[in-house]
Amino acid sequence: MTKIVILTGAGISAESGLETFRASDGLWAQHRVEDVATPEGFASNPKLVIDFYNARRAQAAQVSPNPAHQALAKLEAELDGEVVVITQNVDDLHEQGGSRKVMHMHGALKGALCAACDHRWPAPMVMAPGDPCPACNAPAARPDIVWFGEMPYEMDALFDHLAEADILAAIGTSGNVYPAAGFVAEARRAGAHTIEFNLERSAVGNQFEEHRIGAASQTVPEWVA
Ligand code: BJW
Repeated sequence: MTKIVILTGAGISAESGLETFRASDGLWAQHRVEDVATPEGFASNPKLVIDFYNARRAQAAQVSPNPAHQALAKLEAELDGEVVVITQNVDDLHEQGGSRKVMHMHGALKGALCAACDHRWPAPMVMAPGDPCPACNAPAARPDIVWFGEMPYEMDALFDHLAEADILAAIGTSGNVYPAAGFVAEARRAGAHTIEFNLERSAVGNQFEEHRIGAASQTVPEWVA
């Protein structure tokens, strides 16, 4: 039985209308990453961070999956084997596109997390600084997003999937952020065939055996067909 592990990044959602992080016109151009995607940034300016994620949540609610998301769902439905999507994205376009086995290693815009007791619950569309936790009542609600310096979710399960992979396909990720940037090395150690789908070679592009250069909305459906 073939096992395919898919790693996705912001590039797969770009053609749905969500900005990527490291393009010259990307998100970090308007906000310093240290100000919005670290626990320290949240501690020093919770309103900026909450507002940033409120805006991202509103934007994500207006977009739809594109042919790359849909092709991955088709692959999962039709493959005689297992397909696992590990996404760094905090949108839910894979689920909307029909994928069932999706792991959000960097959290989700639709989630809230209590900074005091780690309870997680569905986020309202608009969060406010100091919102109370429904479990412990501490005024400590934050977006359920993995920031720099925090441990990504489900690490043991992610590495188990990589160890079992026959194919690792990385789609629309720049290879700048670890541990995801190290997945290609991990999968190769396990004997997987590795394929990169990107507009250009990523920072870890030389570690992949196969490259499909171009827009994911074209290259991914072509691969799945
Ligand atoms: C297209 C396309 C189209 C466009 N078609 N392609 C020094 C060395 C090594 C590591 C570290 C270090 N110092 C610190 C670290 C660790 C740190 C890290 O990696 N820092 C780096 C900056 C060096 N990592 C962490 O802190 C992580 N935690 C951690 O390591 O815990 C300890 C640990 C140790 C050992 C094992 C396990 C754990 C946590 C990282 C959290 C990242 N969080 C963010 C923000 C929150 C989410 C949010 O707000 O949305 O997650 S950062 C941001 O980058 C976001 C993304 O998920 C992530 C990756 O970005 P992505 O998806 O690759 O997007 P882009 O924009 O960079 O690239 C888009 C790509 O698409 C480009 O290549 C385009 O070409 C392409 N593209 N359009 C195809 N149409």
